[in-house]
Amino acid sequence: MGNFTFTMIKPRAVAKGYTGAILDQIIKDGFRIAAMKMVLLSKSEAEAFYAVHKERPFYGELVDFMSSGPVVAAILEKVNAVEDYRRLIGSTNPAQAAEGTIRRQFAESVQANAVHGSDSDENAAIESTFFFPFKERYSVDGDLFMQ
Ligand code: FUP
Repeated sequence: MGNFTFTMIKPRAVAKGYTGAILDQIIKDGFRIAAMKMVLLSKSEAEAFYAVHKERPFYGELVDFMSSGPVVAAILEKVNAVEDYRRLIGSTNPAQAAEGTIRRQFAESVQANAVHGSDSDENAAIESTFFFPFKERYSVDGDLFMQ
């Protein structure tokens, strides 16, 4: 059980002005922001981030979408962060996401589903490193600096 996870607020949610409301919900749920930036991914950066989905039929569209506008990337710190954050964001498909979850409130579709959340401690470390050098991480717990 790790103490941090990685998230992105996706381009449609940023463009619609939901960044503040989503961050507010994240913080009220007990997560601490250990790193954060707004960044426009190039197509090749989006391809690299989603490389695990390369063989999936939606890969090309997903890469185009994720590089269509800026995302807000962040490392979130909390005990049991990966599991707790997956619960807070809800199902991949917003139509199936539970009431009160971030995707239920702010997502448009399976593709434009408002936020990304790491699915394991290992991926949280890989995804955090994709965006943040260690000097951009500010943890109350030394773990973030040891990955
Ligand atoms: P999640 O871990 O909840 O983000 O969901 P997945 O790992 O199943 O999907 C990864 C990304 O692919 C999600 F951001 C949504 C996107 N996706 C599509 O665009 N179309 C699909 O049919 C399935 C997933």
